[in-house]
Amino acid sequence: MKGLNQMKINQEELKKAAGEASIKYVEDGMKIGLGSGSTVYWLIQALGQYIKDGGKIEGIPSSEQTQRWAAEAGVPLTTFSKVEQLDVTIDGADEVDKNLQLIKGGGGALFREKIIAAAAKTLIIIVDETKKVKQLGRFPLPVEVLPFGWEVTANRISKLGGKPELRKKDGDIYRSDNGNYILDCSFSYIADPAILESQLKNIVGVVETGLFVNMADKVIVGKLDGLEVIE
Ligand code: ABF
Repeated sequence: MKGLNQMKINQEELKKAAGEASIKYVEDGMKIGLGSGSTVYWLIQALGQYIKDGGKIEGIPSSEQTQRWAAEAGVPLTTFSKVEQLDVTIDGADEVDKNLQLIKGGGGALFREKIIAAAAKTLIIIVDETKKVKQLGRFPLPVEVLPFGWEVTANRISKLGGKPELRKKDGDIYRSDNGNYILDCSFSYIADPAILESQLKNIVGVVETGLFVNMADKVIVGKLDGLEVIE
């Protein structure tokens, strides 16, 4: 048990290291897309310190949780009604492969995360080393779907080889911040993320997928032997 606890502590330390390291890419005046997840929590703490030290940035949060963390940390927030393009979005991920293709959405915020990622000049991903994989797919791919007819949508995804599971939370059906359902689809091995992404997006009822293909510009990896930057 001690070993598992130690592993958990190490993983959190690695997330913290990656999150704090990403502040290096933040400059005064920047509009920053804020992703979600526990690694992003450490970015937000670092941004709070950046503001305390006199820095000037504004952020757009990708989830209600991120918005709460940013408010607590004193990070000024803005919206897309005032900002057309973000300078950089910094976000976590569930899996990253050697081509910087990502699986995201374990936290359920994939749709808004993809919107803020697409709205930024640069997308920086911050992860601990457990997220690095040779091939995407071991982590069940989150797919956001409209609740209406979700069973039919799930059947169509099954035909692509995924085993969709309707995400539950505390015994109830999980709803994204957008009010949609999430299907966690076990593909186990995704040979071509770009092809699967387009196949999924062609299914009526699929709102967005957790495949972030050709979007990441840089990945900062917190590792036991130090930081690795992949680009
Ligand atoms: C978020 O970061 C999600 O897309 C992804 O599920 C999560 C990873 O969580 P954590 O940083 O807590 O490991 O962007």
